[in-house]
Amino acid sequence: MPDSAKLDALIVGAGFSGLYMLHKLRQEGFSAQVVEAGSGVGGTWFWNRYPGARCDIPSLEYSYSFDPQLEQEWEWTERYAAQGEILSYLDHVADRYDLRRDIAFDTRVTAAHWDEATSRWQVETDTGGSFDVQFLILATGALSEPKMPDLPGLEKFEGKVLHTAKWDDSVDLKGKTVCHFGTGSSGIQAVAAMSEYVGHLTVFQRTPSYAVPANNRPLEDGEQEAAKATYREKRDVARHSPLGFAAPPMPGSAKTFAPAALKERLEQAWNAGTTGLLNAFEDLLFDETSNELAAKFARGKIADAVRDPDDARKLTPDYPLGSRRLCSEIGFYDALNRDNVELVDVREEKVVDITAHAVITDKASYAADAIVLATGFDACVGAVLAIDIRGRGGQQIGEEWANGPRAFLGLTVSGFPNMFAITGPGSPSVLSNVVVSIEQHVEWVARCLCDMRASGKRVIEADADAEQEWMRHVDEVAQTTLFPRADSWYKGRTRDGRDVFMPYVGGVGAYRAKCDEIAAAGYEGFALS
Ligand code: FAD
Ligand code: N01
Repeated sequence: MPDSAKLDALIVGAGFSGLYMLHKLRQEGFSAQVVEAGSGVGGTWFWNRYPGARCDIPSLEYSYSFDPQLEQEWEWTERYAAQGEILSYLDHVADRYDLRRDIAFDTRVTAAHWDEATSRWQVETDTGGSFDVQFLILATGALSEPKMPDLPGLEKFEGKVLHTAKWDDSVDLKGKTVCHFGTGSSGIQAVAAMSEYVGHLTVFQRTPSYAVPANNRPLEDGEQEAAKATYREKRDVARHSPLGFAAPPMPGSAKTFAPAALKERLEQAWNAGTTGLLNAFEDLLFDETSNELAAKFARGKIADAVRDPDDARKLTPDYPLGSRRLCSEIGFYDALNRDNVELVDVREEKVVDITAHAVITDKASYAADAIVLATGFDACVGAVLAIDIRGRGGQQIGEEWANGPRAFLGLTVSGFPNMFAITGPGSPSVLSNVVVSIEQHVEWVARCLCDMRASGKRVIEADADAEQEWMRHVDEVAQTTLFPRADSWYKGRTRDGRDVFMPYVGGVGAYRAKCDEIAAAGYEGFALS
């Protein structure tokens, strides 16, 4: 694959977003290519090979819907597929639509500069390649730039340091003494899996998570066929739903339920996994009292699951349920009951140093052959900011976003013409079944490029006023929910220390309608020339 070319579009990233974007643009007759830093397709599912990694939205829903034949033919083996199976699926997609011939692997986009004279993007890669393209499409992932923790002395450690999002399959942790940091979705999965074969595991937790049992299981005979019989209808419901799930939120508020009925509803939701619990009541993410009833129930489940009362206390969150990403667990609380696992709350026991072979706190020393970091991502913006992107007048995207990321519809940034972000800040993507959002973003961008071609337009750019109004709306909607109540990666921080809530919480369906309305009105809020 050449790493230099003159094209209609360059797509950065070969995950769910980039693969579909390439397929879609090819179908519409545009010349397009993908540049991918990894050596294979899959994005999230290529990089996150840590033990226990799997999705927490049922695979029959967490998958592409754009080709009815693909969704009918692909067979999932489990309710929630493990990383390897999702990667096989994306490998299959790449082969099925012959995508690899237009993907440059092991190549990182380092810079993209808008050329005013030609109205095109000049893109550079770390392999010395360069692309001259009309459109730049960032399919770089909202959760793809790993975040390293600020741990004093980490550079002195002589064992292996593994981040869950850059996992090295060749490292064998069997029987080893491991210190693990982070108890979000990744950490919860990794701790449960590692606890079964490491010698000793010390889990350093900062903020506890609410974790719902995944109740994962093989798909039973006939179950998949039955689900596929109404696939089209279910996909359509998901596209117009609040969170991108086929099942809508259950009606009613927890506040109006009598205790026995409340318990029954919550047990039912709890057993349906994270999507079930988030859907337990229609006001769960909006009403403090309703949320607290569900949160209290979830806290009770933690107390029941964890034998040591002090560990149970440390593991109990105090923020509204769902205001940080709800986690899915398979054996996490069981792991903490094991003799080879101990829990350290770093808010009560501060990490003061890391030496060649140990993590030192202000209370004790914990030996380590390896350190595992499940410390998350520079979410929503990290992968974009890692590229030297310069728009009109040479303005740098990092400077433009220093006061908070801004993107009209989460898709385009004023001052950066002909640039699109898939799952950008201000889109609902990370607060939904992300594949549903990705398909919407990709289809909207493809439609926009087709409409421009049909009307003879060469440049599209978001109006600064429309963008500002969109970000104001994103914030306004977030403030009507309980999301801002927790400290989470949903929030970005401005240079002057202000929080900016990044995802659009107004719902996948409402967002889709807004995007379609704007396109139908001749791209209202954009300048076209
Ligand atoms: P990614 O899959 O992140 O792909 C982006 C690609 O861009 C990467 O391969 C990266 O290498 C490449 N890239 C970035 N910058 C550059 C550059 N400068 N040059 C070249 N290449 C570059 N979502 C759900 O809805 N349900 C789930 O159950 C779920 N589970 C998840 C589990 C894990 C462990 C993680 C981390 C995320 C999960 N997500 C889940 C979110 C998940 O990220 C999305 O669902 C989806 O996979 C994102 O696809 P994407 O193509 O947009 O981005
Ligand atoms: O990252 P996170 P993640 N000492 O940011 C802690 C998706 N996903 O990779 O919050 C101790 O959630 C940090 O603490 P705090 C999903 O969208 C899905 O787990 O900063 N701890 C936090 O607890 C998810 O939300 C699945 O106080 C330290 C943790 O590290 C997103 O990806 C699986 C620390 C990071 O949690 C990100 O999840 C995996 C320190 N010094 C991922 N520094 C599914 O199952 C940080 N932390 C679908």
